[in-house]
Amino acid sequence: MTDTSGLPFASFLRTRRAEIDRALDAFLPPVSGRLAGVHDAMRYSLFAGGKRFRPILALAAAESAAPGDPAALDLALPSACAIEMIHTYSLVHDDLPAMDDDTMRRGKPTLHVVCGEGLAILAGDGLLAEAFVLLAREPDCEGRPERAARKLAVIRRIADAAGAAGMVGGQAIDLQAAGRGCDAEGLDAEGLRDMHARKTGALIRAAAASGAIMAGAAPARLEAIDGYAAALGLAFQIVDDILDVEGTDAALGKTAGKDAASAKPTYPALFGLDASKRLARDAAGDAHAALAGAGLERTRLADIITWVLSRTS
Ligand code: GRG
Repeated sequence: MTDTSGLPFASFLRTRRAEIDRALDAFLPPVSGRLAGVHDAMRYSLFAGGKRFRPILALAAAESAAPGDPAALDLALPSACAIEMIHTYSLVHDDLPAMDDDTMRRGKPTLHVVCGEGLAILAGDGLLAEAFVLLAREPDCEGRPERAARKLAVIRRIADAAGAAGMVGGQAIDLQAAGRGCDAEGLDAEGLRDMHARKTGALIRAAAASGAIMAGAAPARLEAIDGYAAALGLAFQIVDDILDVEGTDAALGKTAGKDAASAKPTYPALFGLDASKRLARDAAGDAHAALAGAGLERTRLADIITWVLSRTS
């Protein structure tokens, strides 16, 4: 992978996105034969144009955990891509009529609009399962017990983050809070924070931790990167809630204003826009502090905090 150390942040992002897209293309099954329909549907959503925030974060964590080690990025690339597949599956399912019922995502019609709900459900399932196929397969750990132990730790973190204690659980709390679950209830500030920590934060944390673990981070450094990612994930979700109020369909690539229309629990709904912006800045400050505590304040991880706060899509 490219040495991006001298590049401005925008070029760093462009370079990493291109590398991640190439790797995803190689890791996914080709579109051919009897399975062409489902494989094509998986690729449609995966290559619809996401920011690649989570895999970029994973690779930056690997670089920061093992500066100057050229192997770190290659070791972290498969789990970074697996996390993007899981994230894309969650978007496909989140857009279904039974969930958020959205018709636009990543600037294109949602998958169920293009190919029907049945195939969209299957393509999401396919992306989730394919992510774990990739994690099991890459990087090759034959005869390398230390690398195998790192990979096992990463698989555990990613599975926890994607499962009922993480993203799926957060989505269930969200459904209930919007009055659509079997046990509807409103959320207070702590409930909102907990829901976001599971729904969005858990996979972001797993992304950063996976990169650091595959790069062989020492325990104290891994803990600092995990603390940074927890605060970064909160900032990311608060900004997401704010963008739903202030953003446009064109910039977001999805329908703006859906949270309020569906009476979703969000930071602007609970605190108002000004306080939400302050809370996002506070969370960013916590992320910077976690990096500074481990001497990582001059790494790409710090630039990523600025990216998260200033993003418009
Ligand atoms: C199991 C049926 C079933 C559904 C699961 C798990 C789940 C549905 C949904 C998870 C909730 C979810 C979609 C969380 C992500 C929230 C979020 C901030 C998405 C946007 O992420 P970006 O901005 O998007 O990184 P891009 O498109 O840039 O990758």
